[in-house]
Amino acid sequence: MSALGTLEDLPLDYRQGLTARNLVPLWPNLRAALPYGIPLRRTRPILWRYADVRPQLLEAGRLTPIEKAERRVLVLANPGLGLDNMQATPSIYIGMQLILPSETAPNHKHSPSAVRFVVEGDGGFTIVEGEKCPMEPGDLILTPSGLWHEHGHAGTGPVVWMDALDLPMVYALEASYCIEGTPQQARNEADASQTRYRRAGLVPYAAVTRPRANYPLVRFPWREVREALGSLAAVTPRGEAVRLAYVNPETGGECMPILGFSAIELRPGESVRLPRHSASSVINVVDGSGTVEIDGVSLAFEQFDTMAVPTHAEVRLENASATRPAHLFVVDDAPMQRKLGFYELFG
Ligand code: 1HN
Repeated sequence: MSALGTLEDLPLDYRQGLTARNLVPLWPNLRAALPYGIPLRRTRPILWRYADVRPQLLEAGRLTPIEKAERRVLVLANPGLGLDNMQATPSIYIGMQLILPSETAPNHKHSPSAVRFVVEGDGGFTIVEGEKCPMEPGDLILTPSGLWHEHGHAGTGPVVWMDALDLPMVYALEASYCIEGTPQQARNEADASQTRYRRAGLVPYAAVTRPRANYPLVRFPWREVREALGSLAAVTPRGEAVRLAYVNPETGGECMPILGFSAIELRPGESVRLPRHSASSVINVVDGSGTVEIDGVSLAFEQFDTMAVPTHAEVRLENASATRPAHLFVVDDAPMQRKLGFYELFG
């Protein structure tokens, strides 16, 4: 492996001739584009403390009426990727959204896919294609590409949720755009997690013979995720991660095309290593506290904190409590990487 030639190796008039013709030599840039062994990662392993985010978000609530914001959001921007680029990781957009009592965030649909993961507050709701989804802390609500969605708040006190979008991908493809809508008429019916897709392993009979629905379930209530994690914890050897994936109940596959979602229970005193893989991820702390070590960087986490994990990273999670479990919600871009054929699980 000899060192590759640099730009400076080339005569100035040749370089100027290339530039004038919109041509660029590959070899001075080849190793940066294609490093040996492990990708170049500008994404920094960092943590946003909710104790820092919350006051800023409430201040935004005082400073900016919802009509002036459409969506009142503070974006969790990874400094390694440039604060202007709205990337928590190269593929994942993360924002913290605040809605105050009686406010509405108007109906729209767009090409990026979004999910909401509720942090705090009661009385918030999202209407997705006429399906009214209550937003209770820990609930996951999907608003996939092209589906109408609007938010409202019928309770008291602030409601905050984490938005996760595949926006950086869709934007990079110059395919990101939005269409405004008029307010939806919500159906007078509970969301599908309470009716048609009430239990894992059971789907409406007709679903077996017709083509699979893309988004049959758009709300995953935390109450049920938490209970399922507890049951899984009871049969999982210690040191092995207690982890559930959010899936499409009709296909058993990932519930969104680009981003994937999972929930982890760290048992009291438990420390687990996550399998190293080629996906980047974001972790939100549902409850509990502990330490995360990302590629040797140690970060202490508390409830509602959010962390960015670069691609190919070594991750170890430790529950600080010897008596209570801790719960984490994970977003990653593994579904997209799998579809594109370069996902790797190193174990
Ligand atoms: C969006 O549609 C929402 O619907 C929130 O709540 C954040 C960030 C970028 C693009 C679209 C929402 C968003 C967004």
